[in-house]
Amino acid sequence: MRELFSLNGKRVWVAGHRGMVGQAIVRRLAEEGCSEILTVSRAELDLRDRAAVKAWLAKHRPDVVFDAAARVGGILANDTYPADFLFDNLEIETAIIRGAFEEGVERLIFLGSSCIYPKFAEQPLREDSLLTGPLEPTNEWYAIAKIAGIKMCQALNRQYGARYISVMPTNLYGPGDNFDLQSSHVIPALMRKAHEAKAANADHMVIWGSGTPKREFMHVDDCAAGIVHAAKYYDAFEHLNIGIGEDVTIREIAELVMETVGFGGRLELDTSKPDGTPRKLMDASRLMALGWRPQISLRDGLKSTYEWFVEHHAAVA
Ligand code: GFB
Repeated sequence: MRELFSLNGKRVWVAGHRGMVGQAIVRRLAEEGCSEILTVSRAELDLRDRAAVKAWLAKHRPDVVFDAAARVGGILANDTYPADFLFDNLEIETAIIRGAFEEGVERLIFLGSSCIYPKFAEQPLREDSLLTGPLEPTNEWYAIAKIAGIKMCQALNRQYGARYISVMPTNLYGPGDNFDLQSSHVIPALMRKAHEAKAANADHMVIWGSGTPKREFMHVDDCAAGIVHAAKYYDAFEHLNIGIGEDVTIREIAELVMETVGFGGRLELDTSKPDGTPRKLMDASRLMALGWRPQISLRDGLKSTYEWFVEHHAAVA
């Protein structure tokens, strides 16, 4: 397949390089022959500050930007802090996408999430189901901000002929994830709960909701490989799904995590917590048609993520 954009010899800024996805993109880009991979710490640059971001871009002059910077979190964090999720993400996107364009960045890859799709959209979720129905209420604030980011890129492409693309990963997990029980996504939460239940010789662990929602889980290194692939081979107006095309129920993932951790107790449901959207399985056929395939099975990915968690437990828990 012919490369539409080469990363070889390019100066690349990974915005959000401390997050799980940003870290994985930095690891993946090490294999791409970029001339330099730029990162900047939160202490040095507030990514919500449009003037500061523009000045930083003017000084460091990247050719390419991977925009993996966002305020992210699991279902409870999204539901509890709607204003932070909406404003922070809109500010970050505006500063980075508009700043990049004004400072002559040739190529930008904007990252979103599968929660941009309507709650009851037909499954698997095709790219063209965007904006065809109401969103899932627990995360509509984040979703609206991410939809705005897609539209910012499309508007620049339409009005000025930019080549800015948007990629929408499914639910992710892996090394570098957030393991805080209040703000994390489901896999790191369950891993920590199973680990602590095992250590305490408990007879059960609690999962939120009914256990029946379905989610598609992709290892972050597969995601980063898919995103870098898209940067090189995808140039269409519409955003691109990044997924694997398979999902499991929350009960099934809980059982797999318990098996990975070696905890044999019971599962108890806390139905005071929300289920969120019933299902969000990505149609990843466009990405697959570009010649990309996932490499990491859920079982292997959980195993290596748990090893990472155990090694870094003191630091992250
Ligand atoms: O991963 P998660 O927080 O995010 O939750 P979403 C997925 C499902 O797992 C929900 C259930 O049905 C939860 O109720 N669950 C069970 C748990 N036990 C737990 C637990 O201990 N912790 C957590 N966190 N969940 C988020 C969105 O949605 O996912 C974001 O809010 C974004 O906007 C992100 O799209 C990928 O898949 O529901």
